[in-house]
Amino acid sequence: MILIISLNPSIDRWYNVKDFEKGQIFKTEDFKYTPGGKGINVAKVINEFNEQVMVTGFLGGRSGEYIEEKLDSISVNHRFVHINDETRGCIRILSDDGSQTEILEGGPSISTDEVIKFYELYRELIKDVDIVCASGSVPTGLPDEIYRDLIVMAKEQNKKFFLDTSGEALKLGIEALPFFIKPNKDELEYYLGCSVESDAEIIGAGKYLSEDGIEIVIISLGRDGSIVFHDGYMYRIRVPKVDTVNSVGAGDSMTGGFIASLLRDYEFEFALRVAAACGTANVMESEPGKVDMNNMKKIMNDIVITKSKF
Ligand code: TA6
Repeated sequence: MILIISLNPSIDRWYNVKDFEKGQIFKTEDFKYTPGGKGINVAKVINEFNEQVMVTGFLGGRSGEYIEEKLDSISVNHRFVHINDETRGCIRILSDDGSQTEILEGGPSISTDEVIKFYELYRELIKDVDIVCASGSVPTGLPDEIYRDLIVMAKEQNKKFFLDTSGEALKLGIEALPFFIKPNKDELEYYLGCSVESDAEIIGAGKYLSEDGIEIVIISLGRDGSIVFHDGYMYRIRVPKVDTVNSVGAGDSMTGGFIASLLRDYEFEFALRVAAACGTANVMESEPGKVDMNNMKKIMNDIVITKSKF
């Protein structure tokens, strides 16, 4: 069993709008809704592997009820703290030229009582798991230090903590040395406070984080794949070109595939192959966090991984 922390879930709404332009009015019948937020996407992928997962975080209002119903319908276990404020929505507009415009709400405000309830629940839930994964942004009213504190608590109980977030929450979370991080280039630059352009700079940053004590550092480079740092080795992962339908949730799918592989004790390089194939299979779907397992297995053969010492 793995515990997924999704502090700031959302209802993801996406609209296909032909020739979308700023400042115009469009009507479309081509839209969908799905429960989202990074943690929920990760949980959906792990669930596709039929591995046991429990999701926690904050949910409120009708949107929160909708998310719980949807998780029930796909048999994902969940125990959320119910809040007074309404769970957020995230909008993305996909257009024919391949552009994706995203509007991400900051999230509900969380009261002190609700935070205390969450900490009590977290203490109870981590007892039964070996791995904890926190994904996504921190909602309004919660301190950016929250992931750092949750990592410290998990490590005190010898749990492996996966952290996938951005901005200050990532910066502070790294102070507690989680087991795994997966920054993209922008997140890395924010953390380091400088631009990271060349391959050599990206590798230097990955080495630095890895040598600092983070067991697995994955730097995601979008269509260019990723670079992974683990145990003195660097793995360059290249993914095949596929027809992209919606790239939202690809990173979450990669994390989900990697965690499911660890739960199944797959060998490290094989786990990376599964993870990269999950991310790639997800971009071929319109729904974030959706992975067709047959497609994923085919893609695995086209993933190229080169391993070197660093
Ligand atoms: O990674 C995709 C996604 O999880 C969407 O489902 C979406 O709701 C958004 O990212 C939220 O990201 P945030 O960092 O604001 O939690």
